[in-house]
Amino acid sequence: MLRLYDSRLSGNSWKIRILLSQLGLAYERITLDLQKGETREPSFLQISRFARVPVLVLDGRPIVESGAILLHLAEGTPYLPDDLYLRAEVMGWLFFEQADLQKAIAIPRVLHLRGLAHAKKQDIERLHAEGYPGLEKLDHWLLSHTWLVGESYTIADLALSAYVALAGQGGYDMARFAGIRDWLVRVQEQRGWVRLIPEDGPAADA
Ligand SMILES: N[C@@H](CCC(=O)N[C@@H](CS)C(=O)NCC(=O)O)C(=O)O
Repeated sequence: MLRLYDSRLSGNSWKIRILLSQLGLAYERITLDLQKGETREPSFLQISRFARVPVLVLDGRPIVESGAILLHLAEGTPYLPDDLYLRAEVMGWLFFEQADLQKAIAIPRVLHLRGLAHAKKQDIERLHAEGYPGLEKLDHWLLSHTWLVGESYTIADLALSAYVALAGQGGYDMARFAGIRDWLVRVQEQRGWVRLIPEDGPAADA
């Protein structure tokens, strides 16, 4: 039995829901309220040593970090190549996303969603200055490649696309990135892909 701890707007948790859907795996979903501090509850800290979602609990054992969960679930499926070089390439993109993009996109987005964009303007500008170079590198790659690794969609595309699709919500000007724009369409056309918030329209995901 699989159990996913997530939160409604978390892009990292969204990655896991997409892959679970694409693999056709049933799971129990427990959605925490981050604004109420539910990730810091003692009962959750037993499961999540870093006090963050997502956490996937597999036969009673928790896996933390979205990249680790994706790698575990994708093992033996078309979403993670067998070839060792291509696997290293997948991991390279996963690490790049965490180091160069994830916080630089997620924090401005949270500040915008919580109505703090004006008060935290300087923080947002600093994070944008960190995030744009990563987006430019990603776009540069995508202008000459259909997928991030090899010739097909992998968890690298899935993992990178989540926060990149949400960057506009954090005030990033995404109109300048044609390679990213076309790739996001290809990613979202993959079988089993799910919206961040199923009940909302496309604008909530983009
Ligand atoms: N590197 C982690 C980042 C996870 C993360 O930042 N999770 C956020 C939500 S997207 C969280 O749980 N924050 C704790 C909180 O706001 O209380 C991953 O990829 O899973």
